[in-house]
Parts: sequence; C-alpha cells; structure tokens
Amino acid sequence: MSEQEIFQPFGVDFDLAAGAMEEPDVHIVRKASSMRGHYQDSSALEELIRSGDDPLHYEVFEKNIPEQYGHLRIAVSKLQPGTVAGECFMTKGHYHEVEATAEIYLCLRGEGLMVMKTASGQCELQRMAPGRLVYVPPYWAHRSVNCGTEALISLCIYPGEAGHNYGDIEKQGFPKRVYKQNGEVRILPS
Ligand code: PAN
Ligand code: ZN
Repeated sequence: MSEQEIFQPFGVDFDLAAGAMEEPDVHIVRKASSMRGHYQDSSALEELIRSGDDPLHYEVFEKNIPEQYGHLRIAVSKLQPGTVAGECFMTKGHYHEVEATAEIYLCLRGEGLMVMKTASGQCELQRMAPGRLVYVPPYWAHRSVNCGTEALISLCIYPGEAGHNYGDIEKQGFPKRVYKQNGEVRILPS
C-alpha cells in the first residue's frame, strides 16, 4: 500500500457528561414520520406526527471513516424520550448487512434497553445505563429503546464493512416491545 492510500490517524473529542461528539462529520436526523410501520399503534404515531409537527425522534452523529474491512466506524446515537400509545420511543433497528459483524454500545446518558434478535427467533434484552456497555454479537439485529425521561445517548463502534440492513426489520419487527405505563416499564409479551 502506498503512503497516499494510508488513512491518517485522528482524534475525536467527546463531552462525556453531555454525551456529545464534538465536530461530527455526519448528522443523521430521524423524525417521527420515519418510524411509520414500527410502532404497534400506527394511528397514535400519525397523531404524534400531526399534532407534534413531526417531532425529532433520534439523531446519529458520525465521523467519516471508510466503510471498509479493517476500519472501525464511530457514531453517537441520541434517542429522545417519549411514548407512542405507551410504547417507548425506539430506533428502527437493523441487522448488519455483513451479518457476521459485532458492535459495542457504550451508554453515556439516559436509561433504556437494547432489544436484540436473531433470524432463528432468539430475542434478548440488555439494560442500557450510563457507564454500561452492551455487546451486540454477530448475527443479532439490534434496536435501542428509551425507557427514561431524558435522551438515551450511546457511543457505538462497529466494523467498517458492517453496513445496515433495515429491510428485514421493517417487515418483521422484533418479537418484544417495550411499554411504559404510569412510570412502569413493561416488556410484552412477557
Ligand atoms: C448505530 C445505529 C443508530 C441508529 O449507529 O445506526 O443507533 O439506529 P438505526 O440505524 O437502527 O436507525 C448502529 O447500530 N450502527 O451499526
Ligand atoms: Zn448496528
């Protein structure tokens, strides 16, 4: 490999207390309207989109790192608190396109759950809380769910070549849903 092809080292500053990546290169915004098909109660989501003027749902902040084998992608995921007919706000969730790739989520702020499933029907949940790291092994689709009252913010690191496969989740969802009623978190079916 010539000297020109070698990717240059760099540093990224984080405000760990705020859960913020300084100077991200990419800022992805997902509003409530991009969550159609994901919540149990689709009319409640439509009502939120209408009455709340399509509010912000979650954001992803990333550094520009090649989507290639050998690299590690760095992202911060920031998911707003709230519910849709009692179902906690969540990310779309995805398998990695290269299914045999893992990911780590280090939670910086908030409280939530990582809901994970395999194509063969296993489903596991892991608690997310500041300072807790969740390991998402290869082959597990993953979705984060905000069960708290402030934004759920995590630092995510995953292989450069991983990619995202949303199609399967849009069709099948996850076997378990997370609700919050009168301040109590409920996972259904239990
Ligand atoms: C994360 C996710 C991020 C947003 O960076 O992309 O939390 O979730 P969705 O991609 O499901 O909308 C990650 O898991 N990357 O692989
Ligand atoms: Zn992922």
